[in-house]
Amino acid sequence: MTKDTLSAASARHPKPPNTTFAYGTAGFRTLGSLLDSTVFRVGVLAALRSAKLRGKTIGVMITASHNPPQDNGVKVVDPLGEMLPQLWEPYATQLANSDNLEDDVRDIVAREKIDVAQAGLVVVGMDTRETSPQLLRAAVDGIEVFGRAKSFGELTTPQLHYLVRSHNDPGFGEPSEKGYNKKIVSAVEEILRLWNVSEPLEITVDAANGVGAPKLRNLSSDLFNISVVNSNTQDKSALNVECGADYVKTNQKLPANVQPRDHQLYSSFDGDADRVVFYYTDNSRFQLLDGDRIATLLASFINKLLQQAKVEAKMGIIQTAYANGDSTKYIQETLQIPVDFTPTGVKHLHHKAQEYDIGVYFEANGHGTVLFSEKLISKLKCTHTGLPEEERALKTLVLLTEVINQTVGDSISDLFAVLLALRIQNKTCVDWGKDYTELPNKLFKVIVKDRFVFKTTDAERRLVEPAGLQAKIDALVAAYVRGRSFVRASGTENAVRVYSEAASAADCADLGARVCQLLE
Ligand code: 16G
Ligand code: ZN
Repeated sequence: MTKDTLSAASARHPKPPNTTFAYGTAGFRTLGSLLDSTVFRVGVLAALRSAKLRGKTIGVMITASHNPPQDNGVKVVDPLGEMLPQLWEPYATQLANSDNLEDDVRDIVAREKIDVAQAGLVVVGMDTRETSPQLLRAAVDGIEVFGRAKSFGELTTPQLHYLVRSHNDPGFGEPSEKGYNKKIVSAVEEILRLWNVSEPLEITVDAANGVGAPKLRNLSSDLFNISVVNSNTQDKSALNVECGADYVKTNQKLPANVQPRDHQLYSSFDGDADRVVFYYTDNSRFQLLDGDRIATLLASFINKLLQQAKVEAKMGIIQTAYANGDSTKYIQETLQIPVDFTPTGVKHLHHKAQEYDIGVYFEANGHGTVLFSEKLISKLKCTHTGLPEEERALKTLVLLTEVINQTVGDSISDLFAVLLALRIQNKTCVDWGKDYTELPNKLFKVIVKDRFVFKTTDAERRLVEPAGLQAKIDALVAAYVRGRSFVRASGTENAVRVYSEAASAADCADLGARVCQLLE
């Protein structure tokens, strides 16, 4: 171990007093001003992870997604673009809180039998926050203790995932931002040509004043026309404020600076462009098209293509407890596709989706993607029938696997996948909104003394602790027609979240408020 370097470098990144850090659903996330030492240590850990995997490229992303401008965060990305395995999360927490970094690093090296000399490349990206450049330097400092760092500057989170994957798996695409753009744009253009679409795809995107704005502008083609609003990344206080996917989904209303024309499709990204939601107005009434709707649209589109291609594949849709009850009913009864539930957080959904030939996973908040198994992709590529309609469906499916980011939810990819699904099926946004009606639903945030006492089971749909609380929730829920409510501790904020839905908006609000009262 290069002991001197570690201690010398670490001395440049002192740990703030009286702060504890925990690697949660989204990595570390807190005020950006508190994160310098943590990001440095994550850099050290990322290089150790690379060494453990004998020099594979690892990723570090600096972002706090949809959180307010003063926050920041950091997470580690594994070689194929997956999240850091859960087994390693405690190491991240151990290093972030360590008062004796050298001993703790030595402990991890011994436990994992790591040869630090094998540390390879760690690629780093950041969002547009004020604290990001300084944190990026801290990450690089940490990485260079054992490994090599390559900084890509501002990136969307999914672009960083793409870069990690393409460094390890050249067949995935060129390992550059240009390579990412080229992969998506050429697949979109080819699909449009296959279907003789000449009118460009059009949409207005609210980029949350985040990194999605400049990245969308880098994509150009005669075949689409994307206008971007809320694209001010210079004003650091504007990020996610009254705009962006989280704002639109949580408040169920339009973001600032979108003056919609009725029956036109709009969309919102979040601050690091890994979530997307859509919406339109009908007689000025706001209609949200959230992650549940994206899942059903893409799953039914892909199903249709599979039928046209005469290819059999096992498809499943993965949801979380936040999925609207009517979306689940529509998937099971109308689309007749199996549904699985997992706890919140991409790692859980992603993992489950890998059990299918085609796993469609979306959280209601707009975070998700579609995974195609390698086996299915080879089958699609090898099947040739000579029949034009079948050939076209086969090619479209293969190209869709290139449009849709196979590593993680991606606003840009998902945006194109949705626009293609609508255009090719000749479906308007209003048709999409009418696929099924939605049960009224509401999300509440309750600040409690200790959120860690709330322990759940059954994909977070039921509480096991505090003892007795679930029985009280059940008793309340039973009084409402199609009532459903659950309570879970947030993994990203110091709060507990309460979700309620019921047949009427009044009942939904009432049920939610009563469940909140149980927590006081
Ligand atoms: C993180 C998760 C997101 C989840 C959210 C829940 C990833 C990459 N992101 O942002 O999927 O919806 O946390 O937040 O897994 P909460 O625990 O505060 O409700
Ligand atoms: Zn995000």
